[in-house]
Amino acid sequence: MNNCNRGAVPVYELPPFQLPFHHPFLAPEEADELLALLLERIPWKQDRITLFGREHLIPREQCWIAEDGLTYRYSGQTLEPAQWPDWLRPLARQVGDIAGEHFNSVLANHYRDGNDSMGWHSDDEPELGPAPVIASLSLGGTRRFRFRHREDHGHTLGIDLPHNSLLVMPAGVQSHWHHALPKTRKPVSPRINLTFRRLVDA
Ligand SMILES: [Mn+2]
Repeated sequence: MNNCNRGAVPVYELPPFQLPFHHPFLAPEEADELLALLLERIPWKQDRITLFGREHLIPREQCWIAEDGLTYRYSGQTLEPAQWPDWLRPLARQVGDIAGEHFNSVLANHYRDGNDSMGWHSDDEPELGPAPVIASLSLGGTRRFRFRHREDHGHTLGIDLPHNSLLVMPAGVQSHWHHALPKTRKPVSPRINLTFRRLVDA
């Protein structure tokens, strides 16, 4: 990680992009409270996806939160949105101010233990527009997030995402890089990841 200017937000270099990394992002009590609220109040579901014509349970729980009518399609699933909880709206605004984007939706993922994971993909659904800014807030157990260049698979970057951290993926990252959250054998606490997005084509 580079932190060239004193007082500046550290960034991860993911050529030709720089990914701002805010840690800690929230006040400690606020982050702990948010984690507890999310675990308790989000209608988590282990959905099914279709890969090569076969149905699988996803290896995590998820919830798509957006304004009415904003459905989201990926890997053969269509996610109907859950309502924005009032207590989550100020957070979306706060994250949006930092990332310089007006977020109108969030994909929440719950990685219950080291067996839960996310495979290689990029957030490049047409609904997100050609160059989405995506902000990823991590709460709970630290997991290693990996990037892999879309053409040069030898070019990778691993980032440990601890509790109460915000990683911003600026415009363009999704079309150059894939990302994944691999399984781990290390004992790890449950982790919740909120990825704030803007659906443009709604
Ligand atoms: Mn993603």
